Amino acid sequence: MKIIIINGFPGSGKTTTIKEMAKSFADKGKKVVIIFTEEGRVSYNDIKNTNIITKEVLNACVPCSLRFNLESTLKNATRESNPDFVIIELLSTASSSQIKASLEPMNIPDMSFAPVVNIVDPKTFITDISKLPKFAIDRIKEADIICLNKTESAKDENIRNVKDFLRNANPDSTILGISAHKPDEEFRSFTDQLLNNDGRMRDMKS
Ligand SMILES: Nc1nc2c(ncn2[C@@H]2O[C@H](COP(=O)(O)OP(=O)(O)OP(=O)(O)O)[C@@H](O)[C@H]2O)c(=O)[nH]1
Ligand SMILES: [Mg+2]
Repeated sequence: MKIIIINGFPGSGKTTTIKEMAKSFADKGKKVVIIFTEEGRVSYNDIKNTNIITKEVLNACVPCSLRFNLESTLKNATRESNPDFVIIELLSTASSSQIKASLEPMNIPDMSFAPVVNIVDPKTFITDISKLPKFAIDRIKEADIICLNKTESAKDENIRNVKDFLRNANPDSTILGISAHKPDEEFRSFTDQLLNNDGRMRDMKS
């Protein structure tokens, strides 16, 4: 069972990306559990695929109850449906490294972690470090893959500027450009990297 943690600012496209990702895994016959911590703009309740199950974690804005409730949700989901993948949509304020550290010792058989993903909307991302909240920088620094989403409708110059900023903030990350609305080769390469890699991917810079 592989755990995929997805972080990112509100509205960056986490849910839309996760739905596409889950569909592509489910089409390959894999069982997927999606755990989300807050119902956002796009909802999960229109998913009809029997290989995909969704679970909400309550009280997710309090760090210790998020960790506790996430652990029990994960334990129950594993027991009930023995999934191949668990995808977790986190609030942007929640630290993926802390979540990872609290899930790691759970002793769930065959549990592994995919690279941690942060989704960025290049059209709204602020590239002025003095105006970004500290937690946003922390989230960027703890990501293994940073995905610029909505690239089908962003300007090339805008994408370049945001990429440069992110590369500077986290030189070890893999930075990709995707569109969750129009998933193409880039999107497939993104999901393949999640399928085929564990942890950090320092040797696969884009
Ligand atoms: N143009 C464009 N819009 C997108 C894309 N992906 C998502 N969106 C839109 O961006 C908005 C937010 O998408 P969500 O998937 O809800 O983003 P989120 O990060 O889960 O948002 P919250 O859960 O509310 O924090 C929605 O209106 C989506 O339709 C994309 O690839 N291109
Ligand atoms: Mg969402």
